[in-house]
Amino acid sequence: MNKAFPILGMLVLATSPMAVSAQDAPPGPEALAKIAEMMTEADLNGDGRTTRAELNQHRAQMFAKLDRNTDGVIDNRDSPRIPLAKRRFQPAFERATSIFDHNNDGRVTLDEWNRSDPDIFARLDRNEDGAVTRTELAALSTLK
Ligand SMILES: [Ca+2]
Ligand SMILES: [Ca+2]
Ligand SMILES: [Ca+2]
Repeated sequence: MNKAFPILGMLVLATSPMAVSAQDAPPGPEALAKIAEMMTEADLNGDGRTTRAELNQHRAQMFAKLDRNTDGVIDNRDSPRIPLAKRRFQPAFERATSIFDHNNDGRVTLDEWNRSDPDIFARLDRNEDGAVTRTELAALSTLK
């Protein structure tokens, strides 16, 4: 029915440096950039610090927004049919899969979604004060 799915899946694989690695490998540079984007968005009160609570809240909102058919999985079936809505949906969808789709199957399950974040947060919060600052995000490209 929807022919975009295999194409998108290939695209995600082709652009993901981790495509050939084992499950749960550390994110590549592209995914890291998207993580930084997400962390900045998650700073809900705009004070330049993203707390775990803010990230959790933002993450729950994002999943709810992307899982449009509410089946607990973000995948191509959630893509809107209206072109304008689809254009808005697609970047967020691609970002979600590049960060959270650990097994590179083009779908993000709630399990995948919830699994990765504590690790991401802990790695970003370098001084372990419970918040990720812009300075800490700027150091992201050197994350190992
Ligand atoms: Ca869904
Ligand atoms: Ca997946
Ligand atoms: Ca910190």
